[in-house]
Amino acid sequence: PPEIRREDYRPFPWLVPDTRLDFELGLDSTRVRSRLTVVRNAKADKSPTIRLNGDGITATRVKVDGEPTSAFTMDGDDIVLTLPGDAHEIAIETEIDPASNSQLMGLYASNGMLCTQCESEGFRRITFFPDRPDVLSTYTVRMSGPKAQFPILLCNGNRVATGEEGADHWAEWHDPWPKPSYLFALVAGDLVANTDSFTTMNGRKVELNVWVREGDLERTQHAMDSLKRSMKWDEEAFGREYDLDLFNIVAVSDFNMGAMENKGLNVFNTKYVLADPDTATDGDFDAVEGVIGHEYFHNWSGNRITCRDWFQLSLKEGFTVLRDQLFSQDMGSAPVKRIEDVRILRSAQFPEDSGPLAHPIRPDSYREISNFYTATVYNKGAEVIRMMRTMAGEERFRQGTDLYFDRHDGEAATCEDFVKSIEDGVGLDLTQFRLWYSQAGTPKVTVDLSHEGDEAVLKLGQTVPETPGQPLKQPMPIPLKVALFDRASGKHSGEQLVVLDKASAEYRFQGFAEKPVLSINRGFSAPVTVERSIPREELVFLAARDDDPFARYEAMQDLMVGHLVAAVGGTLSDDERRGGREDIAEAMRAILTDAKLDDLMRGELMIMPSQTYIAEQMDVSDPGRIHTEREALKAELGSRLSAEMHALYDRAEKIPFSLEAEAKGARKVKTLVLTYAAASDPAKAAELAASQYERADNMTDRQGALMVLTGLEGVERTNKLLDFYNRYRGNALVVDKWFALQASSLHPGVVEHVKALAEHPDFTLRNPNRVRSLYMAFAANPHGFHAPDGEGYRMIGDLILALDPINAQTAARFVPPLGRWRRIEPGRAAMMREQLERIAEAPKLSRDTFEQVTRSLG
Ligand code: HT7
Ligand code: ZN
Repeated sequence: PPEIRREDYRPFPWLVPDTRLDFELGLDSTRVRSRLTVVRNAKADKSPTIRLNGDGITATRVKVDGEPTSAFTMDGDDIVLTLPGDAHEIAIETEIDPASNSQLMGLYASNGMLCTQCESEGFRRITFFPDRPDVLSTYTVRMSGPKAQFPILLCNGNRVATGEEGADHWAEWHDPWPKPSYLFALVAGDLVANTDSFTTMNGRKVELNVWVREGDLERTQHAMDSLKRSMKWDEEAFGREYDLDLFNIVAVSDFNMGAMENKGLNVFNTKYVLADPDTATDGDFDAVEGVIGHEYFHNWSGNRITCRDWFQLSLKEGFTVLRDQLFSQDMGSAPVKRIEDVRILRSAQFPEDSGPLAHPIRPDSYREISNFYTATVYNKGAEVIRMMRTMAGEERFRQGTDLYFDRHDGEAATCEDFVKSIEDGVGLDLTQFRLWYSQAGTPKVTVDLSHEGDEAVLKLGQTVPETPGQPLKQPMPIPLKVALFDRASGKHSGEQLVVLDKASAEYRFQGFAEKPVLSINRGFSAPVTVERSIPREELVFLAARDDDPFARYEAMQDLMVGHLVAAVGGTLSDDERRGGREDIAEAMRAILTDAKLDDLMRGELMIMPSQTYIAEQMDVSDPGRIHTEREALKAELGSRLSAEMHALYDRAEKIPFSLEAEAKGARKVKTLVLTYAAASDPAKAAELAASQYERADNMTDRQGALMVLTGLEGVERTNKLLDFYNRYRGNALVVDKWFALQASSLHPGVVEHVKALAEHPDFTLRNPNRVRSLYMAFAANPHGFHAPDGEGYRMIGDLILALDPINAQTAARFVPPLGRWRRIEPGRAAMMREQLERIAEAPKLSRDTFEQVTRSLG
């Protein structure tokens, strides 16, 4: 497959002001008739032809200006038509088979209904069209089909007419807002709605619907409430008002990603719509709110202003992730949300940035754009914009975003347009900052604090590591929030922002009779790794006293990471090991007993660094050793702090169920206590977990208890897994949890368990949620995936080969875990590479998997 390069972008030679589509809907056969008005684009090079993209479809009829024509050629799957004049009407007819569409791109059948997924290049699987985001068109769509089978017919915009013809019925929809083809959507099926309304800041009433299968209606209220909160928040935080009289959300159970922001008709994975306390955890509730917000916010950051080309993906995704993060911060605990977001960045994006698939947030080339819906484009993209906000200050940043929305409304824009708007709106020089868009790799910041007279001298240095295709890097502006703590009083005299924009720099702070304790990168103000040699007692000090919650969390993490990295490296004497564990235990004890902490935050501080994050600190790591050391530390903390942990458990257990922060925090710390107990006293933990499971009146407690039991041996494991399955059999989202819990468990038999689960009657490769619940959970479980005999790698290799012909996008997402081979000890690395080579040799590999495998081997 050819490489597509950002620098080759050219405007499309034709405009398509008007698009009319007529769908005769059927599960096995849908006829699509399109009529496109095309006029020459005065801002592009003149061309005698127009290219209409297609993918696996054939045209049964082609007309130009009402006359059948043969003045076209096929170039691959695309139609290239010769057009003599400056304005024409093109009509094309295609026939497609949604039921056989297992890729879930274009028009497909899910659970007896029809739905679409067009981003990024799915529209071309429906009809021939200039399927690129810079071609904006106004759509009018007629849909017809059997009323009994598809009682509900939905499309973008407003429904303008309906009618019936015998057993069939039809609806005509018109979307007044010009949009790119990737935002087109259609849904037809037997659905019911939770209906409500929202009155916008200018007094316009908007009808809101959350459409689901009949039995799911009672689990839609949280989604509806989240939608209304999102609409209000976007008005208040960004001045953005909704722009249609109708907003529809539809939940589908077969979906490649989380959700899709189609104009006025968001299509969602059921996982991010359905939630009630019996079937969804607190984490699920938060995720529903976050994803509903994310898709809604796209209406401005993505739909009203879209992307010029797919290299600009972070323009809409990075900005929208930032917007959804800020929304969730405002809806719940801001510090806890910030810590969660940093944890996601570190576990998903940092490994990407330090591996063979590293790319800048605005990539320079791709073969398959679906492979670039990455944590780098999304999450690092959000961090880059967050840094601009930090440097500008909240109020001035808002002036920048206001200018961006004003200046580019109705356009297909670039990342450069965004940065320029912020620069002009805020009055900041972002010339050097633009490097964040073009350079890949996580910068490393070195820190040295010394003390001379009454001055503290902070020396900072930065390096941006080499990444594929980018051997040399330039220093970037890195905004670091710092505070210097006086040891005696435990206070600091104010937080400061230093922007490190050179390879090294020195900052002097006066008025310190004694050397202060440095707190740096507070709030995680920059997405960098900080390398500092800081005495353990200073980390203990910060873990107990830092007034910045993120910095407090970070000190606790550093304390544990530092100890574990040294332990894994075999450089610790017995005394050092004992001393390290004592310090960690003392810091943890302070956290367990700090009456001023709320339990949501206490839970964050109790979480041990993940195995992936520990591995990320080493050039080459041995997953087996990390697992052993991490479990040993967990066991030691569990036994040393048993009294404090059980006191915490007993207190938390008394708090009755609600969705309030206090009760959520209580549930969080209870399950964390169980995980420590499982390592230190498995028999006691099994007893406690079984009792928590039995008494649970909500999914958070039940799943937490079952998670712990699944990692242990014993009869309660079997009993409770069986009970859980029988209780929820038939509820796909909860059965997904049942698969995922077993695949992510610490049980020694996890590999065999996953093999057996792949043969379970409820397992299928045709449903992405089910595939992810078993295999993504397994690939993210170092204990199983890195099994010493390589069986974990073989299973993922087999999965990729089996899934690729069915759902290439989902298959390709399993390649990156194998692509980490260079950072793993040589024995395992050879076996990981072997799997990649086996996949690469397979005949007829999809473009998606081929690209990921070749980059991973390269
Ligand atoms: N913008 C949406 C991306 C998306 C997608 C991309 C490729 C294949 C399937 C997909 N489904 C949704 C989701 C979002 O970021 O909001
Ligand atoms: Zn998005």
